[in-house]
Amino acid sequence: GCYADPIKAGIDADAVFDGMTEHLFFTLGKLATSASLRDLYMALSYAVRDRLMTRYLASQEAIRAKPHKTVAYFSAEFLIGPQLNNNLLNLGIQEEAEEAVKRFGIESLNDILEVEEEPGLGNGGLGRLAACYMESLASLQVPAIGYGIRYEFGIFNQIIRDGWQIEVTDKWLKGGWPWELPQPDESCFVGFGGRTENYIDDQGNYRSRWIPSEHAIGVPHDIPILGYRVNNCDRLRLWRADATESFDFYAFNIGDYYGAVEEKVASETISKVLYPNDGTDEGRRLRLKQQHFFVSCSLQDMIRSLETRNIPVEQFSENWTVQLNDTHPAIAVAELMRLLIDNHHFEWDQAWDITNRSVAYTNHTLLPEALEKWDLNLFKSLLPRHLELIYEINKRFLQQVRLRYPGNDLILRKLSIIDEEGSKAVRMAHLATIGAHNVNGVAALHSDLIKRQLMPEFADLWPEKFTNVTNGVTPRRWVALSNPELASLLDQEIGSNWITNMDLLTQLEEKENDSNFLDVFGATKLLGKRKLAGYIHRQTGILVDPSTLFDVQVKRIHQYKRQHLNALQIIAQYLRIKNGTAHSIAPRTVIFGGKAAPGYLMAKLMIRFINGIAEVVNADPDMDGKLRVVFLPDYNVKLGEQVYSATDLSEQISTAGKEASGTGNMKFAMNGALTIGTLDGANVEIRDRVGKENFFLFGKTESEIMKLRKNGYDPKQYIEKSPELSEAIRLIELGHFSNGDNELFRPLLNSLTGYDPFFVMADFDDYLLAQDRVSKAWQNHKEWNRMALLNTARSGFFSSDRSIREYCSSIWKVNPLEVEITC
Ligand code: 26Y
Repeated sequence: GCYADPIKAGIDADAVFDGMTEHLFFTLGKLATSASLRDLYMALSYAVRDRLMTRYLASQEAIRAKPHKTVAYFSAEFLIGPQLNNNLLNLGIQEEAEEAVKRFGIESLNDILEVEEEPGLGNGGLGRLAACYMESLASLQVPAIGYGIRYEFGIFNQIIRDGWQIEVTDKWLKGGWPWELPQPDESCFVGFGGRTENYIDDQGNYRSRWIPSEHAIGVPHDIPILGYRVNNCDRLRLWRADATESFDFYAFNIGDYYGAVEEKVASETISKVLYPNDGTDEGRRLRLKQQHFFVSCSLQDMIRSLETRNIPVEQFSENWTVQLNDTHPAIAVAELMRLLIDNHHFEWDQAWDITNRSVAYTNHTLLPEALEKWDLNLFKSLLPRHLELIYEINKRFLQQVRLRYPGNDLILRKLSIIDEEGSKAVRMAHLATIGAHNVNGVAALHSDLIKRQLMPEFADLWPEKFTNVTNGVTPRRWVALSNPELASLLDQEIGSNWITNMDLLTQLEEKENDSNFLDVFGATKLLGKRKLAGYIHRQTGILVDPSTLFDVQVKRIHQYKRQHLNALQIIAQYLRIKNGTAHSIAPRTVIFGGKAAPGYLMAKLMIRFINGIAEVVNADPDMDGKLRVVFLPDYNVKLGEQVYSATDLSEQISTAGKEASGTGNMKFAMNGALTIGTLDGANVEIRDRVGKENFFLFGKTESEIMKLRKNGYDPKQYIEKSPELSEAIRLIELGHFSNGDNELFRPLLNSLTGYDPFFVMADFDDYLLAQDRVSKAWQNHKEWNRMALLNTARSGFFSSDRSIREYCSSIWKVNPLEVEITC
């Protein structure tokens, strides 16, 4: 069907210009003559959004017309990044938009793109993965809806003052955000607290129900997600928490105005802020509230959508497949059971069958501190009915376990949803694993470790439930948008189909000995580096030379990611230069970016440490032309787009066994950076594919690390054996990187020389040797470019299109649904 005036939907430059003019006047109340860059950004965004609407509505109509299984991707985080350029690209109107904005006297579309503020509704990898997957789902024409939370404040903005991280509230909505469509008429009610009761219904059936003591309303805010050059436009539905009217009304009547307002504030607090801790589970009550809030709204929404289409709720699992992005939405298992049993009066077995058939769970971490556990009393006070259902799920499950392992009480304790060691708690990973028909890890090594280390008893019970889907990233954002120079080179050489079929990149292998081509390939990289050098100068005042090796580590700051290993290596290089023993080291610009969780003191100290080193190195004339250190503040999606295309060396140096997958590693490789890395997460698969001669490997393997730990690891032994490491540590102790303050980095030094929980000392020497191989390789630019080219050529596997195809065929059993528009 055709739902819009073709003039509004027109996509040539004239139509875009007219659309902008109209929105400037009618939507923004501005005259073109007085419009600011921001006004023009808003006008163009509205004009582009108009052009998504036909596709968006046609996509919804296609499902309404003919039932088709739809993916519901449940995630507490969606780190979608800037929207304008992505929509221009996927619509195919970047050039038309460029021409239209020029008619307003703007020099370049980039000036407008730069104004866009990104919604930071995620911490890092997990949230960004959800965004890549939504884009690939739409591009592969798979009907899908992403369900999450519309946080009023996303991940904090980071500023660096005196070398320390300062957190600033992220007010992404302040100037109005043009990409969302509020749909208050589709709001949902959610309960919290209160009690449960049993009753006999009108037909004489014995039933249970929940009488919550509090309510909130979820108001959906929808963001269209257009696929690349297709009509399919999926939807990201984020819930905002509002207060319910009835409470205010009651309180007003008894004269308690302040009470009423407090209640309203409490409800609206639910979607106020994203928890900024990536990896450490602080077990906060409000976070459990957030989780139940968005999960309940989403499941109600899905059931209602069946009802409005006259599809019986019995057919839930034929029409929906729910993917849980980690355990954050795992309450879905209990909530779906509750909705089916209490509200729709299903029998237990049928409800369980529907739940189990619909739900699948992705695990993103093995770190014990990141595995969600809720204190039983807290859980009971917030979700009493869910706890009853969880007890029943657990009882039936443990009965099954007893039959399988008669007389084995140990295994019952290990598998139970309820953790009985110490104070009792609900283990969300167990709830998710029992409720789901599939559990997957995010890289081959990680999925293997889930089976061998994290949940061996579950894997033994249900071997076929555990699978792997290696992560991927979307080439639309991470090549075409962020590296236009490389994209047009690829278009020229192999045609433009690579963007939806990254396997075609292997054709580049034919060019590996084509000297002219390698020069051109190297020149595109240099362009990216020049742009980044400009940005670095504007942001930090540091002048960096684009001809030096750009050595980059961007990711959340975490001990297991070992930014301090990189920092120590910089000190060693600094000492070599100082001592005149730096014979063949490559001139380098080492760049860091990333946020630390506000309560993670060691990570914040690591930022201070890097900045302390940067201050000393950058001020020392002996380092000129040899070494520069930069900490880029406020790393986010937008900055990532500038960084990946400008990198020569990608630092992926986590302790083996700790990084589930990594996805930055994939973005770097696609853009022709070489990796220095450990055998961890997806690094293993990257190395297998790009070739071990095109990857700088170092460090202990996961099993070597395990052995070390078992046999009593002593970091001091490694320090004693390594003169360069000892000297680096001595310099830090002397306060060389802290203006003589020899206490500042004490906690970091104590950790490294005492327990060294992430084996930094054990891997240091091998890391330094690998960095020497990097330096040596950099001397021969042709050879470096050849290796870089092979990284791009062989990284097609890491497209999220491949990941999504795997999810579709092996877990979700969904097919594409081509959306046609006839007008
Ligand atoms: C429990 C809560 C505080 C929490 C919040 C956020 C726990 C974890 C997280 C975020 C985890 C995360 O981002 N994990 C990363 O997921 C990526 C996508 O699969 C992986 O590539 C990466 O290795 C993993 O650390």
